[in-house]
Amino acid sequence: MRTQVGIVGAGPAGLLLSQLLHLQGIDTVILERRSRAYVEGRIRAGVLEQGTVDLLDAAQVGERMHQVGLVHDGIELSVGGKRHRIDFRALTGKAVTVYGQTEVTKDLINARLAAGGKIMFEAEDVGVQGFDGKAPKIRFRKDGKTHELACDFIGGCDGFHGVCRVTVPQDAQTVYERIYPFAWLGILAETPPVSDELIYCHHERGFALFSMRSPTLSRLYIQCAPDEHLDEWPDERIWDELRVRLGGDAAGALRSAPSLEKSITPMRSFVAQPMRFGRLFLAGDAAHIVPPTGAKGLNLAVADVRVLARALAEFYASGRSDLIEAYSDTCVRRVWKAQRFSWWMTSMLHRFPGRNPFEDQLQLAELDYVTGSKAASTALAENYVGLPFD
Ligand code: RFL
Ligand code: PHB
Repeated sequence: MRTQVGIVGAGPAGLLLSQLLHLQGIDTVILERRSRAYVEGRIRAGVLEQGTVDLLDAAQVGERMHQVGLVHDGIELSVGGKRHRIDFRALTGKAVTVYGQTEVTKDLINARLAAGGKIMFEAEDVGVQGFDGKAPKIRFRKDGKTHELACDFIGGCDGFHGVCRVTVPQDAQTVYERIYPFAWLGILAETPPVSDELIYCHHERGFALFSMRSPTLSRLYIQCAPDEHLDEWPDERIWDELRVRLGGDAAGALRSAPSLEKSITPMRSFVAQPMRFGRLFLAGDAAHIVPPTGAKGLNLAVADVRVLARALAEFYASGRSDLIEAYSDTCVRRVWKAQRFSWWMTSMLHRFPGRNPFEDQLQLAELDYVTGSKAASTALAENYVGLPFD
Protein backbone atom coordinates (compact mmCIF):
# COMPACT_ATOMS: atom_id res chain seq x y z
CA MET A 1 0.00 0.00 0.00
CA ARG A 2 1.24 3.50 -0.78
CA THR A 3 0.06 7.07 -0.20
CA GLN A 4 1.60 10.54 -0.16
CA VAL A 5 0.91 11.39 3.50
CA GLY A 6 0.23 8.60 6.01
CA ILE A 7 -1.70 9.90 9.01
CA VAL A 8 -1.87 8.22 12.40
CA GLY A 9 -5.05 9.12 14.33
CA ALA A 10 -8.58 10.12 13.28
CA GLY A 11 -9.12 12.84 15.88
CA PRO A 12 -9.75 16.40 14.75
CA ALA A 13 -6.06 16.91 13.82
CA GLY A 14 -5.71 13.82 11.61
CA LEU A 15 -9.10 14.20 9.95
CA LEU A 16 -8.67 17.90 9.19
CA LEU A 17 -5.16 17.33 7.83
CA SER A 18 -6.51 14.65 5.52
CA GLN A 19 -9.36 16.90 4.35
CA LEU A 20 -7.16 19.96 3.72
CA LEU A 21 -4.60 17.89 1.80
CA HIS A 22 -7.37 16.24 -0.23
CA LEU A 23 -8.56 19.71 -1.29
CA GLN A 24 -5.03 20.33 -2.59
CA GLY A 25 -5.05 17.07 -4.54
CA ILE A 26 -2.77 15.24 -2.08
CA ASP A 27 -3.55 11.61 -1.23
CA THR A 28 -3.67 10.43 2.39
CA VAL A 29 -4.54 7.31 4.38
CA ILE A 30 -5.60 7.60 8.04
CA LEU A 31 -4.92 4.75 10.47
CA GLU A 32 -7.07 4.87 13.61
CA ARG A 33 -6.85 2.49 16.53
CA ARG A 34 -10.50 2.85 17.61
CA SER A 35 -13.82 2.15 15.88
CA ARG A 36 -15.74 4.85 14.04
CA ALA A 37 -18.51 4.79 16.68
CA TYR A 38 -15.96 5.27 19.48
CA VAL A 39 -14.24 8.18 17.74
CA GLU A 40 -17.56 9.90 16.98
CA GLY A 41 -18.90 9.42 20.50
CA ARG A 42 -15.93 10.76 22.48
CA ILE A 43 -17.17 13.89 24.30
CA ARG A 44 -14.51 16.55 24.61
CA ALA A 45 -14.11 20.16 23.56
CA GLY A 46 -16.90 22.59 22.89
CA VAL A 47 -15.51 26.02 22.04
CA LEU A 48 -14.17 27.01 18.60
CA GLU A 49 -12.14 30.15 17.99
CA GLN A 50 -13.06 32.25 14.95
CA GLY A 51 -9.88 31.06 13.21
CA THR A 52 -10.97 27.44 13.74
CA VAL A 53 -14.41 28.21 12.33
CA ASP A 54 -12.79 29.89 9.30
CA LEU A 55 -10.52 26.91 8.68
CA LEU A 56 -13.42 24.43 8.94
CA ASP A 57 -15.23 26.58 6.37
CA ALA A 58 -12.17 26.55 4.11
CA ALA A 59 -12.11 22.75 4.55
CA GLN A 60 -15.72 22.69 3.29
CA VAL A 61 -17.09 21.13 6.48
CA GLY A 62 -18.74 24.21 8.02
CA GLU A 63 -22.36 23.77 6.97
CA ARG A 64 -23.80 22.05 10.05
CA MET A 65 -21.55 24.11 12.34
CA HIS A 66 -23.23 27.28 11.05
CA GLN A 67 -26.70 25.73 11.31
CA VAL A 68 -26.51 24.48 14.89
CA GLY A 69 -23.38 26.04 16.43
CA LEU A 70 -24.04 28.78 18.98
CA VAL A 71 -22.17 32.06 18.51
CA HIS A 72 -21.14 33.46 21.90
CA ASP A 73 -20.10 37.11 22.24
CA GLY A 74 -18.69 36.68 25.73
CA ILE A 75 -18.32 34.56 28.87
CA GLU A 76 -19.09 35.17 32.50
CA LEU A 77 -16.73 34.86 35.43
CA SER A 78 -18.45 34.10 38.72
CA VAL A 79 -16.48 34.92 41.86
CA GLY A 80 -18.02 33.60 45.06
CA GLY A 81 -21.49 33.75 43.44
CA LYS A 82 -21.17 37.25 41.93
CA ARG A 83 -21.14 37.27 38.13
CA HIS A 84 -19.10 39.51 35.79
CA ARG A 85 -19.38 39.47 32.02
CA ILE A 86 -16.37 39.61 29.72
CA ASP A 87 -17.70 41.06 26.48
CA PHE A 88 -15.53 39.59 23.70
CA ARG A 89 -17.38 41.41 20.94
CA ALA A 90 -16.93 44.84 22.56
CA LEU A 91 -13.33 44.20 23.62
CA THR A 92 -12.00 42.43 20.51
CA GLY A 93 -14.67 42.58 17.79
CA LYS A 94 -14.65 38.77 17.77
CA ALA A 95 -16.73 35.89 19.14
CA VAL A 96 -16.41 32.12 19.67
CA THR A 97 -18.67 29.31 18.45
CA VAL A 98 -19.94 26.59 20.77
CA TYR A 99 -20.05 23.40 18.69
CA GLY A 100 -19.03 20.03 20.10
CA GLN A 101 -15.87 18.22 19.08
CA THR A 102 -18.07 15.16 18.46
CA GLU A 103 -19.86 17.13 15.73
CA VAL A 104 -16.63 18.47 14.19
CA THR A 105 -15.38 14.88 14.07
CA LYS A 106 -18.58 13.55 12.48
CA ASP A 107 -18.57 16.33 9.86
CA LEU A 108 -14.96 15.58 8.94
CA ILE A 109 -15.44 11.80 8.79
CA ASN A 110 -18.53 12.22 6.59
CA ALA A 111 -16.68 14.60 4.26
CA ARG A 112 -13.65 12.30 3.96
CA LEU A 113 -15.70 9.18 3.31
CA ALA A 114 -18.03 10.97 0.85
CA ALA A 115 -14.97 11.99 -1.19
CA GLY A 116 -13.62 8.42 -1.18
CA GLY A 117 -11.01 9.20 1.52
CA LYS A 118 -9.36 6.24 3.22
CA ILE A 119 -9.78 5.92 6.99
CA MET A 120 -8.81 2.52 8.39
CA PHE A 121 -10.56 2.22 11.75
CA GLU A 122 -9.51 -0.44 14.26
CA ALA A 123 -5.93 -0.53 12.95
CA GLU A 124 -3.86 -2.27 15.63
CA ASP A 125 -0.18 -2.18 16.61
CA VAL A 126 0.56 0.89 14.49
CA GLY A 127 4.29 1.58 14.24
CA VAL A 128 6.11 4.37 12.39
CA GLN A 129 9.58 3.93 10.92
CA GLY A 130 12.09 5.32 8.44
CA PHE A 131 11.07 8.95 8.96
CA ASP A 132 14.69 10.04 9.31
CA GLY A 133 15.21 9.04 5.67
CA LYS A 134 13.20 9.58 2.49
CA ALA A 135 10.98 6.51 2.66
CA PRO A 136 8.90 6.44 5.83
CA LYS A 137 6.63 3.48 6.49
CA ILE A 138 3.73 2.78 8.78
CA ARG A 139 3.16 -0.83 9.81
CA PHE A 140 -0.13 -1.96 11.32
CA ARG A 141 -2.39 -4.93 11.83
CA LYS A 142 -5.93 -5.06 10.57
CA ASP A 143 -8.29 -8.05 10.59
CA GLY A 144 -5.49 -10.28 11.83
CA LYS A 145 -3.08 -9.40 8.98
CA THR A 146 0.04 -7.21 9.01
CA HIS A 147 0.16 -4.37 6.48
CA GLU A 148 2.72 -1.78 5.46
CA LEU A 149 1.87 1.71 4.23
CA ALA A 150 4.70 3.43 2.35
CA CYS A 151 4.49 7.22 2.22
CA ASP A 152 6.43 10.45 1.65
CA PHE A 153 5.54 11.97 5.03
CA ILE A 154 3.87 10.89 8.28
CA GLY A 155 1.33 13.02 10.17
CA GLY A 156 1.60 12.04 13.83
CA CYS A 157 -1.92 13.04 14.91
CA ASP A 158 -2.41 10.26 17.44
CA GLY A 159 -3.04 12.28 20.58
CA PHE A 160 -1.22 12.33 23.89
CA HIS A 161 -1.16 8.54 24.33
CA GLY A 162 -0.18 7.80 20.73
CA VAL A 163 2.88 5.99 19.34
CA CYS A 164 4.43 8.68 17.13
CA ARG A 165 5.93 10.94 19.79
CA VAL A 166 7.32 8.05 21.83
CA THR A 167 8.97 6.52 18.75
CA VAL A 168 11.23 9.57 18.41
CA PRO A 169 14.54 9.04 20.24
CA GLN A 170 14.32 10.71 23.65
CA ASP A 171 17.55 12.66 23.18
CA ALA A 172 16.04 14.36 20.11
CA GLN A 173 13.17 15.84 22.15
CA THR A 174 12.77 18.27 24.99
CA VAL A 175 9.70 17.79 27.16
CA TYR A 176 8.17 20.52 29.32
CA GLU A 177 5.46 19.43 31.75
CA ARG A 178 3.32 20.50 34.67
CA ILE A 179 0.78 18.28 36.41
CA TYR A 180 -1.93 20.05 38.40
CA PRO A 181 -3.13 18.79 41.80
CA PHE A 182 -6.77 18.49 40.66
CA ALA A 183 -9.00 17.08 37.92
CA TRP A 184 -12.31 17.94 36.21
CA LEU A 185 -15.39 15.83 36.69
CA GLY A 186 -17.58 16.43 33.63
CA ILE A 187 -21.19 15.53 32.89
CA LEU A 188 -23.45 15.91 29.90
CA ALA A 189 -27.15 16.22 30.70
CA GLU A 190 -30.41 16.96 28.90
CA THR A 191 -31.21 20.15 30.77
CA PRO A 192 -31.29 23.76 29.52
CA PRO A 193 -28.13 25.80 30.23
CA VAL A 194 -28.60 28.21 33.17
CA SER A 195 -27.27 31.08 31.05
CA ASP A 196 -26.87 31.89 27.34
CA GLU A 197 -23.11 32.07 27.83
CA LEU A 198 -20.49 29.92 29.56
CA ILE A 199 -19.96 30.62 33.25
CA TYR A 200 -16.51 30.00 34.74
CA CYS A 201 -16.88 29.89 38.55
CA HIS A 202 -14.28 30.56 41.17
CA HIS A 203 -15.50 29.27 44.53
CA GLU A 204 -13.82 28.41 47.82
CA ARG A 205 -14.93 24.77 47.35
CA GLY A 206 -13.31 24.69 43.91
CA PHE A 207 -13.83 25.60 40.25
CA ALA A 208 -17.01 24.88 38.27
CA LEU A 209 -17.88 25.45 34.60
CA PHE A 210 -21.35 25.76 33.10
CA SER A 211 -21.13 25.04 29.39
CA MET A 212 -23.51 23.64 26.81
CA ARG A 213 -23.91 21.81 23.54
CA SER A 214 -27.35 23.16 22.55
CA PRO A 215 -30.26 25.12 24.09
CA THR A 216 -31.41 21.86 25.73
CA LEU A 217 -28.12 20.10 26.45
CA SER A 218 -25.75 21.22 29.21
CA ARG A 219 -22.09 20.30 29.69
CA LEU A 220 -20.93 20.89 33.25
CA TYR A 221 -17.66 20.46 35.06
CA ILE A 222 -16.49 20.64 38.67
CA GLN A 223 -13.00 20.58 40.08
CA CYS A 224 -12.33 17.37 42.02
CA ALA A 225 -9.28 15.59 43.40
CA PRO A 226 -7.21 13.71 40.78
CA ASP A 227 -7.59 10.40 42.64
CA GLU A 228 -11.37 10.49 43.04
CA HIS A 229 -13.55 7.82 41.42
CA LEU A 230 -16.79 8.26 39.52
CA ASP A 231 -18.66 6.04 41.97
CA GLU A 232 -18.02 8.65 44.68
CA TRP A 233 -20.02 11.09 42.56
CA PRO A 234 -23.66 10.01 42.09
CA ASP A 235 -25.54 12.51 39.91
CA GLU A 236 -27.37 14.21 42.78
CA ARG A 237 -24.09 14.99 44.56
CA ILE A 238 -22.79 16.64 41.36
CA TRP A 239 -25.93 18.77 40.96
CA ASP A 240 -25.77 19.87 44.61
CA GLU A 241 -22.12 20.81 44.25
CA LEU A 242 -22.79 22.71 41.01
CA ARG A 243 -25.51 24.74 42.78
CA VAL A 244 -23.25 25.60 45.68
CA ARG A 245 -20.37 26.70 43.42
CA LEU A 246 -22.65 28.72 41.12
CA GLY A 247 -24.55 30.43 43.97
CA GLY A 248 -26.96 33.34 43.51
CA ASP A 249 -30.34 33.12 41.76
CA ALA A 250 -29.00 30.98 38.92
CA ALA A 251 -28.41 28.10 41.34
CA GLY A 252 -32.17 27.86 41.91
CA ALA A 253 -32.74 27.78 38.14
CA LEU A 254 -30.42 24.81 37.57
CA ARG A 255 -32.56 21.75 36.89
CA SER A 256 -31.06 18.33 37.66
CA ALA A 257 -31.23 15.65 34.98
CA PRO A 258 -29.67 12.20 34.66
CA SER A 259 -26.11 12.32 33.35
CA LEU A 260 -25.76 10.99 29.79
CA GLU A 261 -21.98 10.87 30.17
CA LYS A 262 -19.70 11.28 33.16
CA SER A 263 -15.91 11.31 33.20
CA ILE A 264 -12.88 12.53 35.17
CA THR A 265 -10.05 14.29 33.31
CA PRO A 266 -6.66 14.90 34.91
CA MET A 267 -5.10 18.29 34.24
CA ARG A 268 -1.74 18.71 32.65
CA SER A 269 0.35 21.17 30.64
CA PHE A 270 2.78 19.42 28.29
CA VAL A 271 4.93 20.37 25.30
CA ALA A 272 7.36 18.14 23.38
CA GLN A 273 9.75 20.02 21.10
CA PRO A 274 10.57 20.04 18.26
CA MET A 275 7.38 18.97 16.51
CA ARG A 276 9.15 17.60 13.41
CA PHE A 277 11.69 14.81 13.11
CA GLY A 278 12.74 14.38 9.49
CA ARG A 279 9.56 13.36 7.71
CA LEU A 280 7.45 12.82 10.84
CA PHE A 281 5.30 15.76 11.95
CA LEU A 282 3.55 15.79 15.32
CA ALA A 283 0.32 17.79 15.42
CA GLY A 284 -2.28 18.47 18.12
CA ASP A 285 -2.35 16.56 21.41
CA ALA A 286 0.46 14.28 20.15
CA ALA A 287 2.81 17.23 20.71
CA HIS A 288 1.12 19.26 23.43
CA ILE A 289 -1.61 19.18 26.06
CA VAL A 290 -3.21 22.13 27.82
CA PRO A 291 -5.53 22.12 30.83
CA PRO A 292 -9.06 22.68 29.42
CA THR A 293 -9.76 25.93 31.32
CA GLY A 294 -8.83 28.12 28.34
CA ALA A 295 -10.66 25.94 25.77
CA LYS A 296 -7.51 25.81 23.66
CA GLY A 297 -6.72 22.10 22.98
CA LEU A 298 -8.82 21.55 19.88
CA ASN A 299 -8.07 25.03 18.57
CA LEU A 300 -4.36 24.44 18.91
CA ALA A 301 -4.62 21.11 17.08
CA VAL A 302 -6.41 22.91 14.24
CA ALA A 303 -3.77 25.67 14.19
CA ASP A 304 -0.94 23.07 13.84
CA VAL A 305 -2.77 21.39 10.98
CA ARG A 306 -3.25 24.70 9.20
CA VAL A 307 0.53 25.22 9.20
CA LEU A 308 1.27 21.61 8.24
CA ALA A 309 -1.22 21.41 5.38
CA ARG A 310 0.22 24.59 3.87
CA ALA A 311 3.79 23.38 4.21
CA LEU A 312 3.03 20.02 2.56
CA ALA A 313 0.91 21.61 -0.19
CA GLU A 314 3.76 24.00 -0.97
CA PHE A 315 6.23 21.12 -1.09
CA TYR A 316 4.12 19.11 -3.53
CA ALA A 317 3.34 22.18 -5.67
CA SER A 318 6.83 23.65 -5.99
CA GLY A 319 9.34 21.38 -4.25
CA ARG A 320 10.00 24.13 -1.68
CA SER A 321 10.85 22.69 1.72
CA ASP A 322 11.36 25.89 3.75
CA LEU A 323 7.82 25.78 5.19
CA ILE A 324 8.35 22.16 6.20
CA GLU A 325 11.61 23.10 7.89
CA ALA A 326 9.91 25.99 9.70
CA TYR A 327 6.91 23.84 10.78
CA SER A 328 7.96 23.26 14.37
CA ASP A 329 9.14 26.81 15.07
CA THR A 330 6.00 28.28 13.53
CA CYS A 331 3.67 26.07 15.61
CA VAL A 332 5.58 26.27 18.86
CA ARG A 333 5.24 30.05 19.12
CA ARG A 334 1.46 29.77 19.19
CA VAL A 335 1.59 26.67 21.38
CA TRP A 336 3.48 28.48 24.13
CA LYS A 337 1.12 31.45 24.08
CA ALA A 338 -1.84 29.07 24.43
CA GLN A 339 0.05 27.22 27.18
CA ARG A 340 0.56 30.46 29.03
CA PHE A 341 -3.10 31.44 28.73
CA SER A 342 -4.37 27.98 29.76
CA TRP A 343 -2.03 27.88 32.76
CA TRP A 344 -3.08 31.42 33.75
CA MET A 345 -6.83 30.72 33.52
CA THR A 346 -6.32 27.48 35.44
CA SER A 347 -4.26 29.18 38.16
CA MET A 348 -6.72 32.04 38.51
CA LEU A 349 -9.88 29.94 38.78
CA HIS A 350 -9.03 26.76 40.71
CA ARG A 351 -8.56 26.07 44.38
CA PHE A 352 -5.00 24.86 44.98
CA PRO A 353 -4.74 22.45 47.90
CA GLY A 354 -2.11 23.65 50.35
CA ARG A 355 -2.03 27.24 49.15
CA ASN A 356 -1.54 29.76 51.94
CA PRO A 357 -3.92 32.64 52.77
CA PHE A 358 -1.56 35.16 51.14
CA GLU A 359 -1.77 33.28 47.82
CA ASP A 360 -5.57 33.02 48.16
CA GLN A 361 -5.77 36.81 48.53
CA LEU A 362 -3.55 37.30 45.46
CA GLN A 363 -5.87 35.05 43.45
CA LEU A 364 -8.92 37.08 44.50
CA ALA A 365 -7.10 40.32 43.67
CA GLU A 366 -6.29 38.97 40.22
CA LEU A 367 -9.96 38.14 39.61
CA ASP A 368 -10.96 41.58 40.86
CA TYR A 369 -8.45 43.14 38.47
CA VAL A 370 -9.50 41.04 35.46
CA THR A 371 -13.20 41.74 35.99
CA GLY A 372 -12.67 45.41 36.83
CA SER A 373 -10.06 46.61 34.37
CA LYS A 374 -10.69 47.02 30.65
CA ALA A 375 -7.02 46.34 29.88
CA ALA A 376 -7.04 43.10 31.88
CA SER A 377 -10.41 41.90 30.49
CA THR A 378 -9.13 42.64 26.98
CA ALA A 379 -6.07 40.48 27.61
CA LEU A 380 -8.34 37.60 28.63
CA ALA A 381 -10.73 38.21 25.72
CA GLU A 382 -8.12 38.37 22.96
CA ASN A 383 -6.56 35.11 24.09
CA TYR A 384 -9.90 33.34 24.53
CA VAL A 385 -11.21 34.27 21.06
CA GLY A 386 -7.84 33.23 19.63
CA LEU A 387 -4.70 35.21 18.88
CA PRO A 388 -4.27 36.11 15.21
CA PHE A 389 -2.32 33.69 13.05
CA ASP A 390 1.18 34.94 12.18
P1 RFL B 1 -7.24 13.28 19.75
O1 RFL B 1 -8.60 13.86 19.66
O2 RFL B 1 -6.82 12.64 21.02
O3 RFL B 1 -7.10 12.22 18.56
C1 RFL B 1 -6.05 11.29 18.49
C2 RFL B 1 -6.54 10.06 17.75
O4 RFL B 1 -5.47 9.14 17.61
C3 RFL B 1 -5.93 7.84 17.92
N1 RFL B 1 -4.78 7.02 18.34
C4 RFL B 1 -4.20 6.08 17.56
N2 RFL B 1 -4.50 5.64 16.33
C5 RFL B 1 -3.72 4.66 15.83
N3 RFL B 1 -2.70 4.09 16.52
C6 RFL B 1 -2.38 4.50 17.75
N4 RFL B 1 -1.37 3.93 18.43
C7 RFL B 1 -3.14 5.55 18.33
N5 RFL B 1 -3.10 6.19 19.53
C8 RFL B 1 -4.10 7.08 19.51
C9 RFL B 1 -6.95 8.06 19.03
O5 RFL B 1 -7.87 6.97 19.16
C10 RFL B 1 -7.63 9.33 18.53
O6 RFL B 1 -8.74 9.07 17.69
O7 RFL B 1 -6.12 14.35 19.38
P2 RFL B 1 -6.15 15.62 18.37
O8 RFL B 1 -6.71 15.20 17.03
O9 RFL B 1 -4.82 16.21 18.45
O10 RFL B 1 -7.25 16.60 18.99
C11 RFL B 1 -7.02 17.25 20.20
C12 RFL B 1 -8.33 17.47 20.96
O11 RFL B 1 -9.04 16.26 21.01
C13 RFL B 1 -8.10 18.01 22.38
O12 RFL B 1 -7.05 18.94 22.38
C14 RFL B 1 -9.35 18.68 22.95
O13 RFL B 1 -10.38 17.77 23.14
C15 RFL B 1 -9.03 19.37 24.27
N6 RFL B 1 -10.20 19.96 24.92
C16 RFL B 1 -10.71 21.18 24.51
N7 RFL B 1 -10.16 21.84 23.48
C17 RFL B 1 -10.70 23.01 23.03
O14 RFL B 1 -10.16 23.60 22.08
N8 RFL B 1 -11.82 23.58 23.59
C18 RFL B 1 -12.44 22.98 24.63
O15 RFL B 1 -13.49 23.48 25.04
C19 RFL B 1 -11.88 21.76 25.16
N9 RFL B 1 -12.45 21.12 26.18
C20 RFL B 1 -10.84 19.29 25.96
C21 RFL B 1 -11.96 19.92 26.59
C22 RFL B 1 -10.43 18.04 26.39
C23 RFL B 1 -11.07 17.43 27.42
N10 RFL B 1 -10.59 16.16 27.78
C24 RFL B 1 -11.44 15.02 27.89
C25 RFL B 1 -9.18 15.90 27.72
C26 RFL B 1 -12.61 19.31 27.64
C27 RFL B 1 -12.16 18.09 28.09
C28 RFL B 1 -12.85 17.49 29.27
C1 PHB C 1 -16.92 22.34 27.00
O1 PHB C 1 -18.01 22.81 26.66
O2 PHB C 1 -16.70 21.11 27.00
C2 PHB C 1 -15.85 23.24 27.47
C3 PHB C 1 -16.01 24.61 27.33
C4 PHB C 1 -15.02 25.48 27.76
C5 PHB C 1 -13.87 24.97 28.33
C6 PHB C 1 -13.70 23.60 28.45
C7 PHB C 1 -14.69 22.73 28.02
O3 PHB C 1 -12.91 25.83 28.78
